[in-house]
Amino acid sequence: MFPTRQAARRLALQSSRRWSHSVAPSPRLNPVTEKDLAYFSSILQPSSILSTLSPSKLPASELDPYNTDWIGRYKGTSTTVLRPRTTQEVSEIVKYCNEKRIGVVPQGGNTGLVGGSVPTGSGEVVVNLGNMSNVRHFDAVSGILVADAGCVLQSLTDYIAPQNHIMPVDLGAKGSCQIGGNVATNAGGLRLMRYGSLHGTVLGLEVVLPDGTILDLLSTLRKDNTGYDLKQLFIGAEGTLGIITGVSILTPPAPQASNNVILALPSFECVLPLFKTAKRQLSEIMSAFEYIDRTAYDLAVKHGQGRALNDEDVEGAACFVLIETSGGKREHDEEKLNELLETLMTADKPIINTGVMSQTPAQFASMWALREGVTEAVSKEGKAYKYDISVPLSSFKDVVDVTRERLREKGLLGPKAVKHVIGYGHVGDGNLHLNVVADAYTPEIEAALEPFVYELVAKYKGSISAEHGVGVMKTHALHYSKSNTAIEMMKRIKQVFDPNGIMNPGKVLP
Ligand code: FAD
Ligand code: 2HG
Ligand code: ZN
Repeated sequence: MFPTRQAARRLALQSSRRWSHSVAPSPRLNPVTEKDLAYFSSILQPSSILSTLSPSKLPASELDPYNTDWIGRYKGTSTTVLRPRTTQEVSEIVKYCNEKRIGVVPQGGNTGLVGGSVPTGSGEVVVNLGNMSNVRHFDAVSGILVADAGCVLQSLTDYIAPQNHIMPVDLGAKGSCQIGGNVATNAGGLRLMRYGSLHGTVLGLEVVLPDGTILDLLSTLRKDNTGYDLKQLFIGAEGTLGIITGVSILTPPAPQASNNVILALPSFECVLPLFKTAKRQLSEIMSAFEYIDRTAYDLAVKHGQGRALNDEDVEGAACFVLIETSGGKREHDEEKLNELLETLMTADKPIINTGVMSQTPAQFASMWALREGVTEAVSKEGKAYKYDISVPLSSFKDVVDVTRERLREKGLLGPKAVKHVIGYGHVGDGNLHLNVVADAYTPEIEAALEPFVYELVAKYKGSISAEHGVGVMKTHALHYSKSNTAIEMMKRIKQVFDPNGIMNPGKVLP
């Protein structure tokens, strides 16, 4: 069911309003004033405060990195960013904001892709967790790590590596995103297929509630069936229920051996048989199965992500699959991978054209960079409309093709409008990243894409957000994936925690 022309026009109007991002502050909330700033100065170190108000009077450009989201689509105009150093400081800030009805935007590494980490009105205060970056405890026997929410994911990876453990979550933004942000978005990423979601690996949280109360749920127990598991509410709440200040997480032992291979496929139709065969032959050692269509691969290469495969390996390839294995013995895993390649190449109807296996750690990293770097490449190529959806594996290519066709019909395909429509993602998790790469964000393109893409997802009974969250981008579309009853329950939960609506206003809930 696609929108009628009238509905589309209505949508275009709505879209242009959202696109301009001049959302007025909620009438129930107050903007930060110089008096408020004086209070913040009384509880925080001067270096923890950035403000365009007196007496700081910083130029607005200094606050741009905090006001603008990673893809440059959403831009707020907050005057004040606070960078507390302790949970107590976070508590005092939030308590005060609740009393004064000032909106609070929790912010981690600001790598979110749905506009959840930046202000939408002009009045909120941004509370950035970057100064809270201490590891509190690591137990190398149990693998349980307790860390401040502001720890950057890569730094946690580096911290536990010498003790032979890895983080259960990994993503292209690891050099900037924070563990608190990962938990707040319930980030999926490249290891979900093997280690499951953060709903399973996070053991405990410390959270500052919207009235300033510190809720200590920082358990390090693997088993604890004492009533409602409250921490789950904050995982994926995108900062709408409180500010996560500490995380306890179960980290897996580092695999003894990791290998990866990039396979070039003659057509998309080969992806599913490949997945089936790889699962059967590699079984417990397969740790990732990632898909990149040809245009996504070409963009990654064009913008210097990883090292390009040889021309003869790429020739005739419609798409690529990256398979990673993580096991106990290198020779054993290599043997299994080689057997898989043999099966694939010698099948009556070959499933792959070629396969390139990494031989050194540098090649291993470079092959991953080709996949992880697609997001970066896309952002260098243009402005991206990002749809992060769960749909049946068999429909991955259709979704991309149908969307491209839609844009063509609307006359929006071309160098001065939409340059590319690409698909890539986590086949192992049924999660496709549909990226529409345009010359600029325009109301016309947005109106052509929405609700078109959401209707398409609904047709497949999929999810409009598999792993990036709802943020500000998809609040209006939540009903495509949640029933009215579910949305009503979510609103009631929000009301219980945040009756004044100060916490990340305008995000997640319609
Ligand atoms: P931010 O962007 O700062 O915030 C994200 C949301 O969480 C906001 O709503 C914010 O208010 C809230 N928040 C942040 N910190 C806290 C806190 N301490 N307490 C409460 N709320 C908080 N996502 C995936 O799922 N899988 C991927 O593979 C993946 N790859 C990515 C690759 C790139 C190159 C980029 C740029 C992004 C990618 N993402 C991916 C998006 C992903 O959501 C984030 O990168 C990450 O999880 C967000 O962490 P952050 O610290 O940057 O949070
Ligand atoms: C990935 O899997 C990330 O690379 C980002 O989730 C996807 O940029 C995107 O659309
Ligand atoms: Zn992803």
